[in-house]
Amino acid sequence: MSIQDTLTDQERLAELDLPQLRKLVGLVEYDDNADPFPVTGWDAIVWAVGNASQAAHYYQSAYGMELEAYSGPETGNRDHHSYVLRSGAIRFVFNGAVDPASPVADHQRAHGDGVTDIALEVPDVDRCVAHARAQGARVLEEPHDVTDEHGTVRVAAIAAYGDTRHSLVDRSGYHGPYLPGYVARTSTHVRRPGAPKRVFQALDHVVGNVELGRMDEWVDFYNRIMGFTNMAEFIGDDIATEYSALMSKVVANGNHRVKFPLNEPAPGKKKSQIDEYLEFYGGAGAQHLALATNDIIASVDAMRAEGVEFLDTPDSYYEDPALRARIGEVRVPIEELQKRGILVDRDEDGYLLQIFTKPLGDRPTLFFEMIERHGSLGFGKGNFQALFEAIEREQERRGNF
Ligand code: TYF
Ligand code: FE
Repeated sequence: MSIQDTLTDQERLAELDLPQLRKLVGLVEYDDNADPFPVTGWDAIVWAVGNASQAAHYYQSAYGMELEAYSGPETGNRDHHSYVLRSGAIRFVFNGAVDPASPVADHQRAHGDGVTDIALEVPDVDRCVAHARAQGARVLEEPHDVTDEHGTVRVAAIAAYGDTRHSLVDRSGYHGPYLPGYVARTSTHVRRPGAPKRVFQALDHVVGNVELGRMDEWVDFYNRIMGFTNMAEFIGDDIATEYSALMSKVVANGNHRVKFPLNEPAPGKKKSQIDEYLEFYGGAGAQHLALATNDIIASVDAMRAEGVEFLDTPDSYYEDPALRARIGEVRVPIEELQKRGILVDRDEDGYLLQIFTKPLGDRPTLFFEMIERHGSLGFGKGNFQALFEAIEREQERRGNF
């Protein structure tokens, strides 16, 4: 069977179908026969945080996620607590150290709350690792089986930018909660009346920030080692020197479920937002996760009601006649977007709605984007100027400019 016709295990669990997924995250048809490193989709985003027990609560209340599995001291894991939360087709795993000598504590000390692992679902772990090794990848974990009474998961891991890794996971032979060693656990959290069933349905893209001059190295890593191809959207020298203070290219796996924009700082202006990230994260790492929603208005309202803060968008953005003419009709009156600070972009394929949160944690590093796609396969290029100006206002407030 060809990969573009296959739902991931998680999409099946979330009762999403392919037409919905195509619209949500912009899937494309492709021939996986020639793919040296076939990737089906996301497996999980794994975080190291200062307090996983409280993070689990926050992501249930503010992001509407549902608890589905747990491991910790009570289940024999004396090293750290681990909470597995789901929203639609994507799961986040929040790890927080119990043992002061835990590697989770080391990661958190070095980087603050951050993403340790962008885990991918692959149909053949061994084939991927063989190709990656032949191309010079650093293999952090050799392919091996993890087994319990629910079956077997085959897993390996390769190094990505900074301290980030990609676990490669084949869970087709496994039917238990998350991974062997975990127990099923459900939410006790009661959803606010009127809140949407899900604040987001899937993960659209994960952006990596890398050091000055190293973007092309990482684009090459994803091209050569993981068989990803470049997408059309990029920010080059020309745009960078004008206002963005960053350069960016986007790589994607064959079916485009997995999309990785990669940023590097561009010298010129005052302190680049990418430099600010690199300084506070302590090197390269995941910068933002774009969460796909089919109703960004309901999502933003639900998140705001729980105290999530978004970047502001000035009224002048909505009053610009050039923007009005370019975006044309969208599914709601512009005033509904303006009230909430939601941005719009249109290209030859359609349009998208997007909005960005302020940084999630104590350091000015990671944040989320909410994205509602209507045909556009882009990343909001038309909004870069307005967005980067909003980010710079925040940098200034923080005194990092
Ligand atoms: O993923 C993207 O490319 C868009 C735009 O620091 C963007 O969300 C790019 C860089 C950045 C913030 C947003
Ligand atoms: Fe983005």
